[in-house]
Amino acid sequence: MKLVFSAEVQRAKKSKRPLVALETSVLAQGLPYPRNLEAARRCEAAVRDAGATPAAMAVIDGVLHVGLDEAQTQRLATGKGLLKLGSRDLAIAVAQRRTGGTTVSATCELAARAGIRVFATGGLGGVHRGVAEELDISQDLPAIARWPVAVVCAGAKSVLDLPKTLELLETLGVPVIGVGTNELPGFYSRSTGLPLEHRVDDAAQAAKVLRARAELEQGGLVFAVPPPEKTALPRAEIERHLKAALALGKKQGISGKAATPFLLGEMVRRSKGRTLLANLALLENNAAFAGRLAVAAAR
Ligand code: PSU
Ligand code: MN
Repeated sequence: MKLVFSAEVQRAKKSKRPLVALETSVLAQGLPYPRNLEAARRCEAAVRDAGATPAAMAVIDGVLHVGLDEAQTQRLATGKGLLKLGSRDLAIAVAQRRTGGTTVSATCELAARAGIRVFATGGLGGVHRGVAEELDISQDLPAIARWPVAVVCAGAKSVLDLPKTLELLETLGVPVIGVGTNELPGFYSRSTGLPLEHRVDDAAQAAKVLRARAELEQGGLVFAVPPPEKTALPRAEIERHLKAALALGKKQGISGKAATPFLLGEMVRRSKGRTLLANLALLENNAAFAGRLAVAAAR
C-alpha cells in the first residue's frame, strides 16, 4: 500500500535523520479544539527540539499519510465526521476515501510500514473496567505486540482496568519498561502502585533495549514515562471523577469506540479543565522523550 510522506519526513528519510511517529486520534477525537491543535504543535516542537523529525499519521480522503502539513493538521483538528481509525479500519478508510485520525494500533502499523521505530502518544488503550460483563479490549495491545515500534506513553488510559491491561501485555509478550520509575504511571497521576519489572533511566538506556528488541525481531515494546509533576493530579481525585463519569456513561448507554472520547470529556468537565492541562503536558513530555530515544537509537 502506498504511503504519502510529507516534505519534512521525506527530507529526514533522505538524510537518515531520526523520526518519531505521532498519533492523530488525540487530535480528531481525544481533545477539544483548539487545545488539540495546541497539543499537536507542542508535540511536534518537542520532537524537533530533541533533534528528531515528527511524523503524524492520518488517512486523508483515503490516502495514508506519514507526516502532515499545516492544512492537513488543521483539517484533523476541526473537521466534522472524522473517523477514529484503528488498524482494522484502515482498509475501509482507504477503499471508501474517508478521513480520520489514527489510534495507537493504526499508528504503530503505519510507523512500522514507514520504517519508523519510535512513536509518542498519551496513553495506551487496553482492557476496560467491567470486562467480565462487557468485553472491551483495545486493539492497541495486539498491534503493539505485532509491529516493531517503541511506544512512548504515560501508561494506559486512566479509564481502564490497569492490572488486567498489564497482564494482557504480558500474555502478548510486550515488555513494559518504566522510564525513571519502578511502577506503572497513571496517565493523569504519576503513580498507580502497580510495580513494573523493568526500568531504564534515560534515552540512551532505552535505545539499548530498543536495539536488542529489534535484533530479536520480537515486535513492539512500551516505555512508560510518568507525567510531569507540575500538572499531575492526585490518584484519589482522578478515581473520584472517573467513578462518576463511568456511572453516567453507563446510564447514557455509551460503549465501544465512543467510550474513550466520552469519558475523557467528562474528566475534563469534572476536574474543571485540569485533566486537559495534564494531558497536554504529558503528550509534550512523551514526545520529548521519544525524540531523545529516536536520536539515541540512530547513533
Ligand atoms: N488515551 C487518551 N486519549 C485518547 C486515546 C488514548 O488519553 O484519545 C486514544 C488513542 O488513540 C488510543 C485509543 O489508541 O484512544 C484507544 O481507543 P480504544 O480503547 O477504542 O481502542
Ligand atoms: Mn474498545
